[in-house]
Amino acid sequence: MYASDVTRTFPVSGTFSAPQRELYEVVLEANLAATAKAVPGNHWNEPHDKAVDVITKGLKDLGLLEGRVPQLVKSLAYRKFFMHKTGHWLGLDVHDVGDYKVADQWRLLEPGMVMTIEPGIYVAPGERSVDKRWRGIGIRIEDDVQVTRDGPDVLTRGLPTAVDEIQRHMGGRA
Ligand SMILES: [Mn+2]
Repeated sequence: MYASDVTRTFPVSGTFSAPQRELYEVVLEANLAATAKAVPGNHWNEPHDKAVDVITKGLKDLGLLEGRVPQLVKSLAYRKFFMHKTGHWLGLDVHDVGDYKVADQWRLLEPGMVMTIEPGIYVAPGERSVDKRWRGIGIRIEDDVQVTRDGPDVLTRGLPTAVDEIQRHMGGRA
């Protein structure tokens, strides 16, 4: 009777176009790097901070953002493409009750806590600041993760995230 919350992003054609694939790989890297931060003793926002770093660097490397990564993070430039947080508590409710801060400090993660990890990149169809090929592409990869003493336990690992797995699942080119 517990809730779950999962997102996978598939190319409608069954095969990722080059720009879709390039953005997808950035989101996947952010998902994996953020998940690795879901360990006891880290604070609530560490997975999000990591996802922001990976996504900002990826957007810069692909030319959607220009400038130095630390400055782009500080100025929140990434928010044009990644405008939500990386996760939320998960339990009896999809967005479960529970504090994210205690006494104005990010809460420390403890074994047994369950959260989502859901970085994304969304390029609006009318986003004129980027090359045409990026416009209209939206990607989110959301997993449900339990914090354990042995590290992050990805409860949704049975659902494919790798590009080749998704293409195979869609009947496209693997
Ligand atoms: Mn969610």
